[in-house]
Amino acid sequence: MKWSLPNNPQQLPLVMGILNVTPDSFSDGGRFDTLDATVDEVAAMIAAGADMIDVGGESTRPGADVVSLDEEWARVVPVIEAIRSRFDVPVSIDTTKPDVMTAATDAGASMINDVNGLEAEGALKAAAFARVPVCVMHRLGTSSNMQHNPAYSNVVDEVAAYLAERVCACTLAGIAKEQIAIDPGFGFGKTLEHNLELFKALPAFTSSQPVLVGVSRKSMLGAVLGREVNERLSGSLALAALAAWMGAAIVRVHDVAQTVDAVRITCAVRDVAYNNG
Ligand code: PT1
Repeated sequence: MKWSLPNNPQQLPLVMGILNVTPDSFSDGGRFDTLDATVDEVAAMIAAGADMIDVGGESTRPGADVVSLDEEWARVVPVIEAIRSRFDVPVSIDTTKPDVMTAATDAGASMINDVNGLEAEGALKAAAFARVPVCVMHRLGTSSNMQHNPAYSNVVDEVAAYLAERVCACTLAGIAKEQIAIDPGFGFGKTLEHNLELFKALPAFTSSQPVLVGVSRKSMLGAVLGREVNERLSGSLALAALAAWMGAAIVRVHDVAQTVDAVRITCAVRDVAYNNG
């Protein structure tokens, strides 16, 4: 599927539904044991208004297990093929591995979402060769060590400089600038204060490139609200609304139906526009 990133900051943000195909995912515990159940979940997200589906075979939450290339491949490729054969929805592949990027885009994925900023050996090349939009995210450290005392002298400046450098690396590798989304990487090697400062600074990011915001059910909500992962819907919606207000191009969420309403009413006020469907 030929698919492009939105480039109009007055547009509604796209709602990206999260599909974890991992046995150890942080908030749904890897419920999708069979391909049929996975397909049903995707159908439900599409019915709820998802604009795209983010398929991930390696959990990147703090402390998650590392997954081998073969294992990740075996998890995501059949799922992408099953989605693409049944639905006309763009799929993004959440991976840091160049071989998975290639296999996933060959199987029909329309976007590459890399929490490692396409830094792995061969990743830029694989992404450029696939000729699909990309999302490059900032993280400090790896899933296993990123929450051990993350430190910055100025978190907003450092994350912005890193993302600008990765956008430059992507364009040098042959990826069109309009096809590069950036992501500050909420919860990836950041304290609560770092996450809040970055969120407040979103307008500075959205003015340079399309921005993807992923905060759904994350521990920054738990830290402020004192709520467990399954009690973070209201907080997640408040942040999705703020991200929409500040011009995010994509919000990556678990709760698609509720988020669609939250971003639509927020953007109706922002743009003083009424559009029933
Ligand atoms: C994200 C993201 C992602 N998050 C992009 N891809 C995850 N582009 C996976 C916690 O603090 O934000 N942007 N892919 C999930 N990762 C986490 C990180 C989950 C932190 C939970 C936490 O609870």
